[in-house]
Amino acid sequence: MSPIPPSPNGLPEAATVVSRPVSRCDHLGVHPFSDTQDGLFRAYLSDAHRSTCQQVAQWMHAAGMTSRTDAAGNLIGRYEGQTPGAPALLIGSHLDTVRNAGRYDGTLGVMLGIEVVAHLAERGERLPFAIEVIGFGDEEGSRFPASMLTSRAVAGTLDTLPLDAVDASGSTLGDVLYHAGLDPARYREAAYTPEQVVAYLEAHIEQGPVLEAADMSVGVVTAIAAQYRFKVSMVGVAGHAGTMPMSLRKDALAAAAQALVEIERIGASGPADLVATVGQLHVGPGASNVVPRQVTFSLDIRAGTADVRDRAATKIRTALQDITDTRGVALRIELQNDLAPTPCDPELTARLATSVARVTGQPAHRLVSGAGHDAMVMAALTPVCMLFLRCHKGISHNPAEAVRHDDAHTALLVMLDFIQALAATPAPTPTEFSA
Ligand code: HGY
Ligand code: MN
Ligand code: MN
Repeated sequence: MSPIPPSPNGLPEAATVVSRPVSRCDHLGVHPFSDTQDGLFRAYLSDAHRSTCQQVAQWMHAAGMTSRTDAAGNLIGRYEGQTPGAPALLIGSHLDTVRNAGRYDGTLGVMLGIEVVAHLAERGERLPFAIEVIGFGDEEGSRFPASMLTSRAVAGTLDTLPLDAVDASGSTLGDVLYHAGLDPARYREAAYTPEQVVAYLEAHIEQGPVLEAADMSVGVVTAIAAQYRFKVSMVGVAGHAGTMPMSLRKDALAAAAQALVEIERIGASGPADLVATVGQLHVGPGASNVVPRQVTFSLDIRAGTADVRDRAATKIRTALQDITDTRGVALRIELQNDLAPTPCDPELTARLATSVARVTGQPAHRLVSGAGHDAMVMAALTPVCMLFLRCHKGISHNPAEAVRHDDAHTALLVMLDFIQALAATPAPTPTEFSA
């Protein structure tokens, strides 16, 4: 393996431990596993995504797995159980990233899944169930505005495939699938049946400050917050910057600016778990001497419960309507993603907490995830649980994202303990879990 680029942050490490999953994330953190020469951006079905899947498939094979690419472009490694074709424990996370990403969001969960299997294979251990490690291709929605596309395909909950969705280069999802050799008509063949699956486990960096503040290396997720993603459009009238009087303007950008401040005020006025974010904004026609005609921006609203999320969304919608009515600007709000709050399975979560206590000697820290994860989609297919790893200052979606090697090693030990305990009791069928 070529020399691994140093971790971007040179964290004070417990020198005794080098976590191969962390080192592999560092290896994947640069071109050709990134679509950008500097920093990390790995887009669904891009060249970097393809190179990454080739490299990760090699690591899956070295760990004793077979690998395949499913109809949605997910990379899936399988480690057979004691009987070929047995239902599988799915261990997954995503390989795509946001723009200017950190190296561990998503990818670390896939690397830890491979490491679990490598440890079992080294010992020649076979379990009453198979293990499948899934590297989801599109969780972030960073190429096309439809996040969790590929876990929805696996969970069988993808009602429409947005083939006309367009990426930054103007390519449609349909074009990109075609060039990747994927047939849109067969996309849904990626779906599993509940009978094929024992449960779903996802390890992921916390992307928040809670575990670091509690000085805990790992934590157990009790639930994942509800999430809305909207696309907001405001259309006014373009005008000459020099001749159009201020009183006669229908300035779309001024309307959007007022809207953003109001969105922030409403987000900040709710309970602590309510958040509202505008991450993308595009202005047209975009000339310095033209009064802006149209603005489109993203709107991301989340909360621990659907009720808090929905009430905030209603307040924001009303505020935006008032602003645009007053300014004579047209408003359009399109819902792009509606993710319900997802409780993790209590039985699995209790088992995971027991494993944390056994490995760390401390009671497991339980927390809600404000970040979305493929686990919230996979809950429609099978019981899910999530293990969080402490990350440096809670930083994520940022090149300064960092995780400690010793924490990743602790997470590996917890996952192995959890899996062996799951194997020690008769692998319960999904109906037993969901009872
Ligand atoms: O947006 C999220 O919460 C996740 O990073 N996709
Ligand atoms: Mn992310
Ligand atoms: Mn993630």
